[in-house]
Amino acid sequence: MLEVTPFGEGWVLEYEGGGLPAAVPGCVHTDLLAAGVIPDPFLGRNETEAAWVGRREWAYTTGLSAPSGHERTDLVFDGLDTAAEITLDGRLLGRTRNMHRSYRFDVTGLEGRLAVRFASAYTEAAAVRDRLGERPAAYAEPYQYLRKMACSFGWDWGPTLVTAGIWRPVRLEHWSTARIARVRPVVTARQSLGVVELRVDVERIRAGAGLAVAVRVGGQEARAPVEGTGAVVRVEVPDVRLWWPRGYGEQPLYEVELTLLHEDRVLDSWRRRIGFRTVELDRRPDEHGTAFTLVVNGERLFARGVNWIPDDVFPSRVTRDRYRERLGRAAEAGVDLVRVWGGGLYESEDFYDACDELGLLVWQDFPFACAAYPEEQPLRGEVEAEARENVVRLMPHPSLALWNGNNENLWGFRDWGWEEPLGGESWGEGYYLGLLPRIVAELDPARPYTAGSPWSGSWERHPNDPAHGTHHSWEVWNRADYAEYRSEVPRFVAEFGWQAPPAYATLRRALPGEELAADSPGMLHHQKADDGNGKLRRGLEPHFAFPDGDFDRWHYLTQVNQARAVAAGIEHWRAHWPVCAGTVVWQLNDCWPVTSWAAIDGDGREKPLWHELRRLYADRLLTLQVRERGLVLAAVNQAARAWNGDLALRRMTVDGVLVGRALLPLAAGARAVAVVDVPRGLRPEGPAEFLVADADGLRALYFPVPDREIPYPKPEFEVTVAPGAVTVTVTARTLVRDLLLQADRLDPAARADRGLVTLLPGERVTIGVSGWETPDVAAARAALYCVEPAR
Ligand code: BMA
Repeated sequence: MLEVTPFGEGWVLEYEGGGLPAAVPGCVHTDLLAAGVIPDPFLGRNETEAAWVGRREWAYTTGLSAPSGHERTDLVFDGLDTAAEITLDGRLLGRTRNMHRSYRFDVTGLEGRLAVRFASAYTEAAAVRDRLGERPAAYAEPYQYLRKMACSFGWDWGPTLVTAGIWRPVRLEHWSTARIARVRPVVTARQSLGVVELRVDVERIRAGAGLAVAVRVGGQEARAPVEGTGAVVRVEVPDVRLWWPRGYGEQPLYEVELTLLHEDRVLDSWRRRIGFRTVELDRRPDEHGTAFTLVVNGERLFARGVNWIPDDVFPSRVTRDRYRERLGRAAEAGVDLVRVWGGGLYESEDFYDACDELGLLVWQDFPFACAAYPEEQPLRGEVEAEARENVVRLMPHPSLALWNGNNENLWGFRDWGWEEPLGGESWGEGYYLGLLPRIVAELDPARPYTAGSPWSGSWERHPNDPAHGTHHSWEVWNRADYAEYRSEVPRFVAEFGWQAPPAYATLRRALPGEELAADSPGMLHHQKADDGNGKLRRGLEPHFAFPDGDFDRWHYLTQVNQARAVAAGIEHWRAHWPVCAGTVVWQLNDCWPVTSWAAIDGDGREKPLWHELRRLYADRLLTLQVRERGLVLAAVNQAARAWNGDLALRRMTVDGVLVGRALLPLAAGARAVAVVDVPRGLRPEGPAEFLVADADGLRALYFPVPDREIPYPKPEFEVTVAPGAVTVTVTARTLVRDLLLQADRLDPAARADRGLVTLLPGERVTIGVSGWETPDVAAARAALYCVEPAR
């Protein structure tokens, strides 16, 4: 039987003629940090001081001695970042140049000093660029010339910390006769009949008969002989329970156990969990353009999505628990689809395991983003090898629903002035429209592929045409007020978002000693977007008087504005289901403490946007919208059961006077949207009036003018704090708009279970607070923010 010896201990990072203890898996930065050679690059402006690390060569060494009773010993690296030379006592074992692949070296009978020597990623990229010619990109870093996580070179939310190292586990595998090299399970379901077809490749030491594979799944067994180096074995499992995305059903997972046998002796085994389901992508033309609707088990879905970026700029630090925690928070927010963005990674098994369990559909980008990528060697072969390996690695996961060729490169070619500088040189089109779809069709035929995001399906249309396929809505954040989201109904919004600073405690930790201001040096350093602060300001000013010189107000209001902006988009687009079939918020998470579009900040704290997503992505959503026909209420019902209830409308003034009211029936069918006209007499008029819609514990508000024009009363409320399972109760005496308890100001470990809440006079909210050891009413009061009347 194949034996595995983990090989992560005893590594040394060569440094200044000596050695530092090295963590494997890990990277140079984290080793230098642990040894006290560099300061924490996430704090203050230390990033700049660590820039030299990415510009140098580095070597990891250890002793290799691997005697075994087996015929073969392989040294297996699950991931090397990136351009490396591996030697044993000075003898070359191999060279690598792709972070997204694993590598296997035959070291049978060898021993000696093993060294993994990394070139600087800059040097490797420059060599390739010099050979293949310069190509345009969205950032002035050479990330398209080597197969490495692009955002390692910095992004508009990420630091430039160019890593090197043994970033995934290493092990020795000892085996005799044969081993399982690759297993490709194609899983489908026809009604309740589950079918798994496994294509198995074996590596064998010699030819001969007697090798077979046996499979067990769901109580069924099957067996097939190995012919040459391959076997195909098919299992039918009757009465399977289908795997569903969360909110649609359960996530039953079936254990598949495949063994490689030689005359009934087990040589090797392969175990994975699969789920039975079908997934299709409806891209048919219709009267609105071209659809982009995911269909799982025959059910058409509005995808409630978020974009995922690497959770740490040092990805080797992201543990199974951390993935689980972060994705668990996505699920808690009502998310049912996570898009793994192309400037990042093919994530580890832990990521997809968590998605399988949580019922999160995964849309996986191939790692290409925002640049023209050369298609010549050595890149072409790397791309093919990495795609083949990762398609096979990830295809067992039922959560994986869609492969996508790239992020914004088809759009970039058409719109970002690339064509001229390229002058006919390759730029990646051959990958996205040729190589990658061929690989997916060959290896993973049961899963849909889309060439890019955004992509309209054909060069005859603009790649970002909202009426066709996927759309990225960035004009709004970059140049317009968020109300502009309402001017379009794209078929699928794969990216849109709004920035806000992270939680106060996150900033306090990341910028020690700094007097915080919107434009203090550390704040600006932790804001990577082009004119980011300018856009925050221009996005805020139409709504609120800009709080010059008042950091706490700026911090609160920019967070409110982020939540409001994303709400404007999602409410509008969900209300246009089934024309629009998904929103994927840019972005769920961060890779360090930074002002960004994220809902969860770099220290894992939720911004008000995260809480708002729970409302926006719930099965039932109530929203008031201005349409051509007038003010309407849309009741979005994504549940399997019809929503029948009473809708209470109240026209009020901000001083609490009831101007008019009505009770209307509400009837939204299963997975459907009901639109109700607001009766003329209930439409709020003038800056002092607003409309409240209540149904089944849900509420929508409509204010006809921006906050800065609303004559809000001075907010008054009472606060009480109950110890034990700590709660903060706020009782409003006046209208209190967008009340927020910033729990992290009470204690960096504290979390509140509610985000922004608007109270009418006399209403009360109770907020649960965990992790607050010393509850006290004055502190709670000081940590409560709400919209104040304009001065
Ligand atoms: C799109 C994304 C990212 C970027 C985001 C915000 O371009 O694909 O590249 O971080 O917008 O600007």
